[in-house]
Amino acid sequence: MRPVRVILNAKSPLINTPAWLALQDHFKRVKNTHMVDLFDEDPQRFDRYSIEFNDMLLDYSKNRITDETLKLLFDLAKQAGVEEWRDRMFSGDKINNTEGRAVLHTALRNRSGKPIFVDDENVMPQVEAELEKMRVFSRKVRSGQWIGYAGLPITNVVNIGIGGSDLGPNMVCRALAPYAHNNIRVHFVSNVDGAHIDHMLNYLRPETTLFIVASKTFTTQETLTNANTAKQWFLEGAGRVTEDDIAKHFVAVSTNETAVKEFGIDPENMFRFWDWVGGRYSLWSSVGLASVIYVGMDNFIEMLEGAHEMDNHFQTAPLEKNMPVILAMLGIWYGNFFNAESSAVLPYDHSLRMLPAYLEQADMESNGKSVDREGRQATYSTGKIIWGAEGINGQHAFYQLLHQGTRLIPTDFIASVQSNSEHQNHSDILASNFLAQTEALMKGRDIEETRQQLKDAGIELHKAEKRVPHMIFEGNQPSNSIVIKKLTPRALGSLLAMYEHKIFVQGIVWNLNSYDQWGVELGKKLTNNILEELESGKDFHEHDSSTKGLLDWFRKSCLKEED
Ligand code: G6Q
Repeated sequence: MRPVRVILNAKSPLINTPAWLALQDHFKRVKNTHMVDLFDEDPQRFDRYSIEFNDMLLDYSKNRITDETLKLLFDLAKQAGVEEWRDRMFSGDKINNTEGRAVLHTALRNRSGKPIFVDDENVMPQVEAELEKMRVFSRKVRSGQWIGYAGLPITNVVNIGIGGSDLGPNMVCRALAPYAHNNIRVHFVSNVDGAHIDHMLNYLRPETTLFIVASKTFTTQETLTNANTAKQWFLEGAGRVTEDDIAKHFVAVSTNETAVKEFGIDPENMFRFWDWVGGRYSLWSSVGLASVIYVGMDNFIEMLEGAHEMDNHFQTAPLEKNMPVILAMLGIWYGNFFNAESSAVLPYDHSLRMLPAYLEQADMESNGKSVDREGRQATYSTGKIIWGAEGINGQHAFYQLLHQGTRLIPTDFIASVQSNSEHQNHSDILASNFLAQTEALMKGRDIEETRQQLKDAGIELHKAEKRVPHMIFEGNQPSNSIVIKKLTPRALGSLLAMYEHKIFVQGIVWNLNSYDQWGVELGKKLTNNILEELESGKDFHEHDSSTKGLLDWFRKSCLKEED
């Protein structure tokens, strides 16, 4: 736990509750248990600690757990009221207490036909209407019926957005690329560094490009700056165009109609969503428009269906057989009792290469909080650092630290069995690596085995003994294996919903509001103060000497360049 400057008098009572204390006690007894022994003792361990959901398998047997551990973890979940809070979320209660909002990304994929109410209003007709609007629009673009100002169909779609209005649809487009339209390419511009949009625009022609300006608030500086640059590029490139022509090339996704109009986008070309959809949970809404155009509405609906099926599983499966709950409680076991600081997401599927970045935001922005729902200091660690990269590349880079470093880093390995590539030999190598890594992380290599291997390699005894300490692997590094038969839109939907619910469960156990993001808001505010000073060259605000020194250095360096 980092020391806090603002000490809140009130402390969250979590660590003194019966379920927490029981886990602490249990931890003291089992903390040195090696998984190799657990596997030796129980030949059925895989059967006992794995579950299937549709075409997905979760093997969590390579964790430092026993039946007793799981029982105590589920006791903690029950004590926290996970089931009650879950039902409140699904029924539209305003569980985002600091913003007074419902949390209803699940309504966006509610395929049950049942109503969901927010403030006594059934939101489902609006959700359905927006989906229909996306269907009609995407069909026109995909079929070439949507014609640009020069009479040509759209071949390139650029999503301009950031954070929740970028990462989700971007990741979905990469993941579902094998389902994509042959003649339409999708691009994502998020960074306000002009190099990002410049690079993109170099390859595009105004007459065949469609811009989607995606911003929940439509006030985000990065997005509006990029959108204005795109508009200027369009106007300069297109020559004499009318307002009608702009409407053919710019559409918006937002909750803020007034700001969309002010920007110059016709509300007819605006796709809506609602304040009960958090940015990082919005890929299921019209924020997914770029992905809809890319893979088609039918595939998007399949993804929603897959997510809905996971929602049903989460709502109905007992905690002990509930995938998101199991993953969440394992994370708490390592984060709060073993003091693991981070957790790695390692996809063995090239299509899922953006998943770690997406989950970084989903998880860390949701549970990176140090005050509980009641405004009391959280005296336990909360959201873990989530990081990762494509597994196979990581093996040749950072896995060294997983195998022989000093930290405990639980991992999620994610693999799909049926590859989208036709090269079966590649797929077999990929799968073997995934399997071998989880085994090695669990088993490690002890002294005897190491000595034997060196002997077998013909290394002389005195040399071998020097090497032995460096070649020992402690093992006992926990991992979950999530294996999907094939990464279809449906499977992707289930996978993402599973992680969303995992994050939810952890937030409930830590008694956090996982759905606000004051840290993001702070960044937006501070920037504006400094921008004013950078642009005017005048000082309006007080800063520490470092920030002031840096600001001055920037200004001086700018001047020199201009000279
Ligand atoms: C998400 C966050 C944040 C947000 C971006 C973009 O939950 O609040 O990542 O999505 O700051 O915000 P806008 O969509 O309002 O532009």
